[in-house]
This record gives sequence, C-alpha cells and structure tokens, in this order.
Amino acid sequence: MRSETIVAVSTPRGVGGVAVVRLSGPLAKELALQHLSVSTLLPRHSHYARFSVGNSFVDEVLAVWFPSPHSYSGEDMVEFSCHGSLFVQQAIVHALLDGGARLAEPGEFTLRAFLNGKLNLSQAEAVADLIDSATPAQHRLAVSQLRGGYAHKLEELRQRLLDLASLLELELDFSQEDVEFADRTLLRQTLAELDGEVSLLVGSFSLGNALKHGIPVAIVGRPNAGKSSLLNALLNDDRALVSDIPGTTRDTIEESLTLSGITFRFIDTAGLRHSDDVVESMGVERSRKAVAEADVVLYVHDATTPWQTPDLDLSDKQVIYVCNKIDLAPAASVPSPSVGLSSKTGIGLDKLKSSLVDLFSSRLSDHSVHLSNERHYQALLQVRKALEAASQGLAVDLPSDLVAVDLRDALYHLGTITGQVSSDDLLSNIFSRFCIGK
Ligand SMILES: Nc1nc2c(ncn2[C@@H]2O[C@H](COP(=O)(O)OP(=O)(O)OP(=O)(O)O)[C@@H](O)[C@H]2O)c(=O)[nH]1
Ligand SMILES: [Mg+2]
Repeated sequence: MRSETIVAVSTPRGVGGVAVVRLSGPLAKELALQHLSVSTLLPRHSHYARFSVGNSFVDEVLAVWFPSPHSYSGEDMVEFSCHGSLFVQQAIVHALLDGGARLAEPGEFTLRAFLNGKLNLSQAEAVADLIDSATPAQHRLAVSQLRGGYAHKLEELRQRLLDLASLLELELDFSQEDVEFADRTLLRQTLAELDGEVSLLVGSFSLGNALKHGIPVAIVGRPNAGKSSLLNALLNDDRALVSDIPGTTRDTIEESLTLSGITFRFIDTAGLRHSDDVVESMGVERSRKAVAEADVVLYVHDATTPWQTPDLDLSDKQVIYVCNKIDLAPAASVPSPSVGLSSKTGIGLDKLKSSLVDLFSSRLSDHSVHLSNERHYQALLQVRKALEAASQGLAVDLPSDLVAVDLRDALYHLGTITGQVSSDDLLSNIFSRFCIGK
C-alpha cells in the first residue's frame, strides 16, 4: 500500500490567494516533472515554473522537492503552491491522479510519517491538536505534546520496565534452580517511579482536558440574583433572557469566552429554589448537574437580599462568590473569595474576569505537563492498574510468571500511547479524524 503515491490539496477547501497541493510517494518527483516547465528539481529548492497538462497551461507555481527521508511523510514529496482558484487546484490534482497517484485519505501524510518513524503516535495526535488549537493554552498543550513532552519520559521508563520484564521471564527457564535474574529492589524502584510518573499525568488530565475543550464554569444562585444578566455582561451580548420574574431561565445556556488565552465555558442555569412547577423543577435539576460537572462555580448573590447559604455540594469545586447588583445596595458580606459587581453597569466585571484567570494562570505558568488526550488518559489508567497488580504480586512473593503477566500488561498499554503497539483499527481511528491533506 505504501508504494502508492498520494495527492491532496492541503489548504482549506475554497478560494484563497494561494493553495498548496501535496504529492507523496515514489512517483512524486517523476510526476511533477511531467507537468513542470523545469527539467530538474533540486532538493528543497523552490522552483518557479509553469504547470501544464499536455499543451494546455494551468498556472504558474512554486514547486519544492523534498527527497526521502527528509520530508514530512518521510517519503519523496513535492509541494506545489499555486493560485487559490478551485479550477487550478482541481486541474493540478487531476493531472497527478491521471499520472498514477491516488487521492490521499484523511491524515494519510501524517500516518505515513508515523509509519516511517518521523514521529511517534502521540506526536502525530499532537499535530491534529495543533491544527485545531485556537487559543494560546490549546496551542501550548499541543506544542508540548508535539515536542515529545511526557511521551519521551514514558518511553524511557517503558524501556527499563521491558528489560526487567525480560529478566523476570528468563527466570522461568531456570525455574528448577531458584535463581533471580531480575533485581527485585530495582524492579520495585522502577515500578514506583513509573507509578509516580503515571499518577502525575493522570492527575493532570482534568485540567489538561478542560484547557483543551474550555473550562466549565457554572453560574448558579437563587432566582432573580442576576445570573443571566451576568452571562450577558461577560459575553457583552444579549444572549440569555432576563426579566424581573423569578424563574426566567429554565434550560441551561452555554457560551464560551476566552480570557487571557484560556477558554471558559460559561453555563447559565435555572435559579435554585423549590418549585411545584414541573418544568422549573427539571431546570433546577439541570442546574445541580451543571454544578457537578463544572470546575468552577460562580455563586451569584443578590446584594439587595439577605445572604442565604447555598444548598449545594461545592466541596471539590473552585467557588467564586459574586455579590451582584451593587449599584442598588452595598456588597453584602458573603464568603470569600468574593467579587462585588453590577451586571447592569459593568462595575467589578474586570475583577471577576481576572479572578477567574488567576485560578488557572499560576498552574499554567509552571512547566508541569498537562495531559489532554483522552486516549492516553484511558491507557494510563490501565497502566496504573497493571502496575498496582505487579507491585502487590511482588509484595506477597507471587511466582515470577504471574508478576510478569502484569508487567506485560503495563507494557502493552504504555506502548499504545507512543505507538510501539498499534493495530490497524487504532490507527484508522486516530487518523480518520485528521483533515485531508495533512
Ligand atoms: N440594578 C440591577 N439590576 C440587575 C442587575 N443584575 C440583574 N438585574 C435585574 O434583576 C432581574 C433578574 O435578572 P436575571 O438576570 O434574569 O436573573 P437570573 O438570576 O437569571 O434569574 P432566573 O433566571 O429567574 O433564575 C432583572 O430584572 C435584571 O434586570 C444589576 O447588577 N443591577
Ligand atoms: Mg436567568
């Protein structure tokens, strides 16, 4: 399969100033020369040439030849930059298809890069994240994964564990002679080190995942406190219905906003109170669910009313108490950290925004790694389980073949992260999410 030459437009579909057509595979250079007005292509030089099909001129292009293995895919590649007309893009692609190339599948250039050892699986996935990144925080996550990030560290530990597992298995061949090839102290130490690393990554996932998809922030409080007004003020938009009738909001309303490079998903909810109205009660149920799923809770209190302790489980949440309507009354004394503001005049809004950002910026500015890939997270949970089983096995002196089974299990799941272990299913699952041309 990999002997096929593939072609695709790598720039977004549609008209642009310039479009890029990529060609990868053994025929790349030969096919390119059939259509270009130059007689040769120098490696990694930009050639200004006419692209023709037979006698008919298509466009003036810049063509670059990247000989294998020094290309993105690791194969011979030619990239054509042409004018961004749909007709020109298609004419170039069709000419190359007629010459023997076929259309690339989604992510196929990157898949080939992985198969040719240009990047590991975790890095290939980071390429997709990098393309999707729209905020500095998402960009930072993708770049750290692309550079190898935690994958290098895991790979190093995997290698050490692999050596120990092999020694342990060797003992089975000498089971009559009661020998120990695998140093048990070293094994325990390696298991503990790996477990520490894995636990750190697993623990970083909730923040990493939130940064990737937006940090969920639930806006809750009593009816009429001004939750919907606060959402609108934050978004600077008339997004949610506001009225002086308590119980205006029924369903949850979600909108994203990026503050200082971090994306927050604000969820406006129905005011919390007991109600005999079936629909309103359903809304209140959703409010509680929104709180359960949120990382941050903005608890909105109406400064013109007496303070009431929220009837909510906020134990593992980061809570900011918001004392709203301070244009009508002085900020009531509410639990800290709190912000007094007016959704109506906008006073205090900047303070609230910076308090939100402050909750995360300190954890972002340090150089700690944040796991953001769900697949890696699931694999690491399996690794942790296997490591625990192996440690317990060692502690109670289980026969080495049983311990070895747990070690192999841990090795297997570690290997799926960087791609030492991969199946066609796994690969097609990962790469089908890419766009065509990448
Ligand atoms: N003066 C003043 N009025 C406000 C402020 N914030 C909200 N209001 C008013 O308070 C009333 C209730 O506002 P909403 O935003 O609908 O309140 P809510 O918390 O979303 O209410 P429910 O959806 O019913 O739970 C409306 O009449 C708003 O105009 C404020 O900061 N100052
Ligand atoms: Mg509301």
